[in-house]
Amino acid sequence: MAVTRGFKGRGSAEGPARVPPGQHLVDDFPVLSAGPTPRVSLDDWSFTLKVGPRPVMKWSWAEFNTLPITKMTRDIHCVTTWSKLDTAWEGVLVDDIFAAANLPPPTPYILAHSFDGYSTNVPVADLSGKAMVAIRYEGKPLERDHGGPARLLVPHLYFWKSAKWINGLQFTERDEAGFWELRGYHMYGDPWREQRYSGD
Ligand SMILES: Nc1nc2c(c(=O)[nH]1)N[C@H]1C(S)=C(S)[C@@H](COP(=O)(O)O)O[C@H]1N2
Ligand SMILES: [Mo]
Repeated sequence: MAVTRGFKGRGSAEGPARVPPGQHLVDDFPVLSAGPTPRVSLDDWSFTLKVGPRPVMKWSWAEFNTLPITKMTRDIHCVTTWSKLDTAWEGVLVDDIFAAANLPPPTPYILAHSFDGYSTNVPVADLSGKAMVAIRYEGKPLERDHGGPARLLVPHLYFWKSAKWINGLQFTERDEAGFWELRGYHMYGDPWREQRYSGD
């Protein structure tokens, strides 16, 4: 039997490809931030769910940690061309956040907001059943440089959609551009269709 250990290339008899076009694998975990890493103490941390301008639910760190915790192991893909396989996360599924707030999604669009002023847009359909607010990585509390205390994880879209230092989700009437989307990045960001920039 042929030795195929370590084969990570195009699709094969083993199954579909795991590395999207234009991406290469890394073993380390690069840090990419638009600005300095904010220091958010657990006492100051909060997470707010909004419908347009209206806050509908707010959790402290202690309250947020009473929500159900789910484990997710996924491949991640950064628009700067690195991909990383089998990253292991724990956190609260976005669906469980909506359920805890007793809020069926009132619009199809979300803007995620962060403590550093960052934001990014993701359709609700790409959060339901697919995304979480992660608080642990590889069994340990999420490091500050990687978005700790908590970050969004939307593994099937380019990693800029996974907002670090997240402090809330906001339902919007329309698909509103966030930080990078206002600066020329794609509104959706599917790595398998190489949707890196707005014209892609
Ligand atoms: N709040 C916030 N979230 C952010 C960013 C940022 O600058 N601020 N950078 C984004 C980009 S461009 C990428 S590629 C990933 C990088 O995450 P990492 O530093 O954990 O690799 O975070 C995304 N989330
Ligand atoms: Mo990025």
